[in-house]
Amino acid sequence: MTADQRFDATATTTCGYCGVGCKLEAHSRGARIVSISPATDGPANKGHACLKGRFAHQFSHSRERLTTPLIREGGTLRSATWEEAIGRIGAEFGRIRSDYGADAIAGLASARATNEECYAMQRVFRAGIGTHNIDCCSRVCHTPTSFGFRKALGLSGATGSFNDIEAAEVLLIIGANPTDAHPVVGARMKQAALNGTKLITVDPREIELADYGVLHCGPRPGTNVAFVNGLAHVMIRDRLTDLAFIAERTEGFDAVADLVANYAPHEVERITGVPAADIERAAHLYGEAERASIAWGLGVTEHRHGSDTVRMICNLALMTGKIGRVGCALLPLRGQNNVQGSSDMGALPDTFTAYRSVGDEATAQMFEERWGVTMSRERGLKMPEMLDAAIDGKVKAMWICGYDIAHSDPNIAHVANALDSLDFLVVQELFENETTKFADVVLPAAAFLEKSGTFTNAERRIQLVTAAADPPGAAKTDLEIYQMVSSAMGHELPWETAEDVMKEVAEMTPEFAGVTYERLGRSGLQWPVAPDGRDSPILYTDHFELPGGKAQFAALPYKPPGDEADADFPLILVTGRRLEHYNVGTMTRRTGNLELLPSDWLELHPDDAEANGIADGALVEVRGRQGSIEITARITDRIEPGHVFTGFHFPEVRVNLLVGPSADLDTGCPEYKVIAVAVSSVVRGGAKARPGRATVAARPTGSG
Ligand SMILES: Nc1nc2c(c(=O)[nH]1)N[C@H]1C(S)=C(S)[C@@H](COP(=O)(O)OP(=O)(O)OC[C@H]3O[C@@H](n4cnc5c(=O)[nH]c(N)nc54)[C@H](O)[C@@H]3O)O[C@H]1N2
Ligand SMILES: Nc1nc2c(c(=O)[nH]1)N[C@H]1C(S)=C(S)[C@@H](COP(=O)(O)OP(=O)(O)OC[C@H]3O[C@@H](n4cnc5c(=O)[nH]c(N)nc54)[C@H](O)[C@@H]3O)O[C@H]1N2
Ligand code: SF4
Ligand SMILES: [Mo]
Repeated sequence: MTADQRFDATATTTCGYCGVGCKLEAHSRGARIVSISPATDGPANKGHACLKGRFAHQFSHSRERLTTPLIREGGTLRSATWEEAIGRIGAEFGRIRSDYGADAIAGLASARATNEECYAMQRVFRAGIGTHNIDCCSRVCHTPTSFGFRKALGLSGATGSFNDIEAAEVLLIIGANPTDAHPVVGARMKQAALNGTKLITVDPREIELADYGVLHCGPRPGTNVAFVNGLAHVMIRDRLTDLAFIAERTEGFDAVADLVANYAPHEVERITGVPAADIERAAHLYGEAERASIAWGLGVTEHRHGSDTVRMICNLALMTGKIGRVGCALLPLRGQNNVQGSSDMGALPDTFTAYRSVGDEATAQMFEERWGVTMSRERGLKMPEMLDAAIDGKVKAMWICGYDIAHSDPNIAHVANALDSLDFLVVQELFENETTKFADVVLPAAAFLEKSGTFTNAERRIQLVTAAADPPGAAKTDLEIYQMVSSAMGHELPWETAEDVMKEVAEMTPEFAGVTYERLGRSGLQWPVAPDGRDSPILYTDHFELPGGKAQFAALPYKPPGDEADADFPLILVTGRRLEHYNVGTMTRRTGNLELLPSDWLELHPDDAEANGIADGALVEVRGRQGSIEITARITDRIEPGHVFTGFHFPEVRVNLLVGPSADLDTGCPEYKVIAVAVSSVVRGGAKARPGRATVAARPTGSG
């Protein structure tokens, strides 16, 4: 049988896993996906795809998919009809709104859902329920990037495109592990290196790309600001700066020059552990190149001073004039398929579409007229504030869509406490997960292969998503569900299709003015999109989107991370990603990828293993200030001594019990990357110990 005979239809769509946004051909027979192949003309993937996009689709017809609404009755969830479930939600939200006010209800939108769905959900909250209490998981991911970019340059998106990877002579990669987390971009970086691009990797682990680079720097977690200021010191000292660019297009350079005078390489070596000579070399490689780009990930953002690091990274590009032209991009590797888009669409407590403040009178009035409502000019609650308010009894109900906070948020004992405190919780999901355990109503949602709309990738590219299969059972798209709930709350959403939603977004948002599905076609468009359809692969070619058109330098000193190793907790745990699994793993653990990677492990340097008497493959207890977990240890010299690393894709490991309340000071993004722990072998009276047990400290040291 040839491949062609195994399917009877093909839909071109966009991958629903990571922010690379690979274009895929999804082949189906009847209502079911049988195989997926990469589209040869995908602008981000150019004919490639990774093992998630290409093979991890069996979850879509897993027998464990949610196929009917569920309602909790006598402690257990039972099947219900849509009428019953929506009726219950309308009644409970209505009661809570009239008893406590609309601000007693809070929502989390899914960065896995489409732009149209995220726009719809923020409209339901703002116009249907009457509160700005809406957030999304950008909060725990790249909000520091968004914050830093808006302050320094104006817009909340990568300044260039993935094509700048090949166009750059030098590529500096800080706190990102692209071959695991953005594999197709990782492959493009490898290929570029083989063709002569010089890679510099900066990561406490020797990531795979380090093998292809000219220089690897292994800073202590949480010391990025010092490292980047050290690079700036050398560039200014050795006159690698572009004085004309600084004078014409920027403000605030002198303060930076004064500040980084204190960051001589030997001083930075003391803070970061990176040899002074390597700091000199990295600065010269980047500074002397005609074209150089910087890519970063959560090793920059998920820190107490994540926003500061983003601003200092912007400084490097500004002082050398490496921005606004080919090969000179600032490329934050946004994580989920649509985390860029969920934020662009206003699924945030303080902004409408395109990051316009809810306090901006003209914008607010425009939306009020369109939606026929009046709205507060005060921002709503951010996700961590929602949880605190639930515990304080101020938030009574939540509606959580495609975001498993009881698994993926920090300090999950605190999350559980918050969810337990609610009067009413709605969870909209593909599967039962850690969060549905707390739900009063569970709504079954369609997955990306079963719906149409758009996603926006990490290079601001809006791309079409096209249904290739039917949702299972009575599951509905998130958009259909938002329409039903909104109408139960007395606010009709006036759309027939996802395309109608995008028309409203385009009419209400200058950056999306020229976006139409027809123009998106097979290649998508990178916002801002002018009314005539011209898009923007490169931003800031002649001005910055700030008053006066000038970029803003920031002079921010290094400050230590929120947690530090001490005698009781001598090692620093860093958490991050594995290639085979995706975030909370609800999808990838229901595919062949589970056989490739059936469980997680703790990476440990040989020196630390010896000091703690730990053998390779031993079951260990990892104890932190918040609680403890058990996991298998693997010894590797690819991690800096003093540090241990694990993923977070298996709920039974419960690694986020260990994550404390420390977060980025500007945005509340949790410090998932610096957790002081002690590691010891588990000896349990001869009996073979089982991994994956977790306990919570009797007295947690704080709340989120
Ligand atoms: N396979 C797979 N792909 C994914 C995901 C997944 O779960 N699985 N998730 C998606 C999501 S939501 C996201 S946001 C992206 C994340 O993509 P990445 O940001 O690349 O992922 P992480 O592995 O969390 O962290 C990146 C690196 O930061 C390093 N690091 C930690 N602390 C520091 C520090 O202080 N300084 C420096 N310089 N480096 C540090 C870690 O060692 C790690 O190698 O991946 C997306 N893609
Ligand atoms: N320890 C540690 N924890 C972390 C991180 C870390 O580095 N370390 N990283 C953080 C980061 S960057 C992120 S982004 C978060 C991610 O954490 P989450 O957002 O919780 O994880 P996901 O697996 O992306 O997806 C959440 C849920 O969405 C559901 N889903 C998928 N598609 C759809 C859809 O179309 N509609 C609906 N309604 N549901 C859908 C999935 O079944 C899944 O249960 O984790 C954070 N947690
Ligand atoms: S690189 Fe990302 S977008 Fe591309 S196929 Fe893999 S998971 Fe999907
Ligand atoms: Mo993320």
